[in-house]
Amino acid sequence: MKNYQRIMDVNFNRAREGLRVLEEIARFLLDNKEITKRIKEMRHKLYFLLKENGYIFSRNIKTDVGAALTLKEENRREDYLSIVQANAQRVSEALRVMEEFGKLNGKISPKIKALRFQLYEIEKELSVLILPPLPDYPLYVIVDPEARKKNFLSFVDDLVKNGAKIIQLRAKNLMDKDFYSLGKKIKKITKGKAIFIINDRVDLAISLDADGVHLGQDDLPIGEAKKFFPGKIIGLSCHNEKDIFVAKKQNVSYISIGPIFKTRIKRTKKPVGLDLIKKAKREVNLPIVAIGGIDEGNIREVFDAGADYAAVISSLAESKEPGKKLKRLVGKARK
Ligand code: TZP
Ligand code: MG
Repeated sequence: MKNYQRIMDVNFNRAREGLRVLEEIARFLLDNKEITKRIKEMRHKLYFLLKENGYIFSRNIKTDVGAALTLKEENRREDYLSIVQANAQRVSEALRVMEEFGKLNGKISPKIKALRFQLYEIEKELSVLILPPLPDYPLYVIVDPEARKKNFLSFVDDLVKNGAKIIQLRAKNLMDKDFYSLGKKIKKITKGKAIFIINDRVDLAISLDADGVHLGQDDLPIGEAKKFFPGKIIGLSCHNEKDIFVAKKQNVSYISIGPIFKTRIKRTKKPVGLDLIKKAKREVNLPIVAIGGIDEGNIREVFDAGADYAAVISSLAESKEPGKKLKRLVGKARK
């Protein structure tokens, strides 16, 4: 086998493996038939292209000096998005190499180039669709400076020190610059310990480089938010069956349902009750965050109805010992 033919062969394998990873993501994580089909077709096209041009050989691992070289960062991926990016890069590099060396034979190169451009499209689409999951921890803590006026930052710090893994910042009436500077402080507190979600505002979530954004029915549409904030957690508030039905088609990380019980924070909203959690559980295959009037006395009920997370504002904000209260709530949630 000529040396450049070995290069073609090795890079074909590289591209094929990377495409397979992307295909599994489209198929199993996104349930996206259309993208799955396109990736599969790319794999097949590439195979036949190389075969027709006499490039499919078996790789000789024993004489390949690069076989044992693995870079440190190849052993660790932060999230699904970085898996998409790393594998798309691998495929595009492999295609690029085949494109260059394929020029020695004339015919194959433009066809490989076309595949490389198809891959860029697929990477873009997957990056927008792929969403990281919420941590496996039952309490979704919402911190709101209006609900906790005293020592707000040490309140947040106490919660994180006591194990909170999800912190959402909700501040309906702060000016942008104040929201931003408060967000920066909370980001520091949560760094490496809890994920940090911004309520309502995609622009602030982007500038704070938060882990996610939580949107309501009247906020920026989910599709738009995903375009600007790819690879991040996106949650959507649902208040009725129709909202849930629509959310199902939007590929969000989770939906919140509420207010489940009566709450002072959303006085005007009529409680939707536990039944809506049960209905959502039957209807969608998305994590469900129950919200509204949840405290130690009723937290068990929302989990029994099928919720995966319970979101709380007042029950922690009004507590004298929020960290301890958090632990009690978690204990009840896990029973
Ligand atoms: N959305 C539905 S109910 C609610 C929001 C933001 C308020 C939840 O606050 P609390 O104090 O936990 O009832
Ligand atoms: Mg909102």
